[in-house]
Amino acid sequence: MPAPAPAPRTILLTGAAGKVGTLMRELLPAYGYELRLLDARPVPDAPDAITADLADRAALREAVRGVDAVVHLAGISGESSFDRILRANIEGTYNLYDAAREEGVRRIVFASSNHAVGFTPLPDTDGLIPVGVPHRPDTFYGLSKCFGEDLAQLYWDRLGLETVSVRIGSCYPEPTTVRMLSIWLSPADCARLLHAALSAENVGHTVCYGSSANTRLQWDLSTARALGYEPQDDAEPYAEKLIAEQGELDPANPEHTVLGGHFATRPADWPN
Ligand code: NAI
Ligand code: 15L
Repeated sequence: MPAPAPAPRTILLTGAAGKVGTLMRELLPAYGYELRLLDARPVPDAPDAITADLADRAALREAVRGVDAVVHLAGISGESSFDRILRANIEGTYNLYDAAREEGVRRIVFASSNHAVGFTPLPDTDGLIPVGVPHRPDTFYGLSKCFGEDLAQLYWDRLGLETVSVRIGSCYPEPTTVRMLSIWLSPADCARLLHAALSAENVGHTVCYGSSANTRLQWDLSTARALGYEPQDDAEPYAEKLIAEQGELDPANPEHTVLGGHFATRPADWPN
């Protein structure tokens, strides 16, 4: 059982009907949070959830009113057309930040992605990718996460609105590919990391990678650990089965040489 936060705090969880949102709805209340839910589509079994699009600025302003922090998961979670990404992820994230500014919200935890730096080469055997590598988005989707991180930096530097941008690896109940053996974030560790991001003091704008303590880790988790995150899970127990089915990563395959994997080499909807 996780140690509860000092006092229940009200958190707006956007994207509550999505995959990660559904998992976090179950896990975050154990840390003492009261969740206010928002999504463009109805959230199952949550009659009080706010059904609103990130384009609806009035609804966003009402949704953030009185909350202590926002966990911002809503948006398109893979590659799409630039127009769709622009509306949901770029303008939508701006609308959320500006509603938070107007209502005096102090902190946002932003679901960034490994695809903000997806063209970063994977390191040699024992190296780790630092958080400070330059943005190298692998898709319009990854580009929108670069925008979100930069927007967060702007709102911290100019306005003092704090953000933890978590470059999530793959948050699923279990890893399903060999690539995920290094970047898997178990749902329980995701809740631990979000709790750390919500409760650490003086985060300014902190960027961290988001994964479990995987044996095959290829990025530096120290920024996340500095927030108080102590991952408990490791994808390694799934390795034997996944490698038997899919084989080891092949350094001759371009998809296996960069952090973003197939997003970098064959993104859906990418113009040729
Ligand atoms: P998902 O696609 O399952 O859920 C996203 C939710 O956002 C959906 O319920 C959708 O209805 C909602 N949404 C989309 N556009 C919206 C809009 N304009 N207004 C309001 N709501 C809108 O995605 P998932 O997997 O739950 O990911 C959550 C967040 O975490 C996303 O921002 C994604 O980019 C990020 N992320 C997820 C990873 C993962 O492994 N699941 C990895 C890296 C980042
Ligand atoms: C992401 O950013 C996606 O939202 C998620 O669905 C996964 O595909 C993940 O990256 C990944 O790289 O595995």
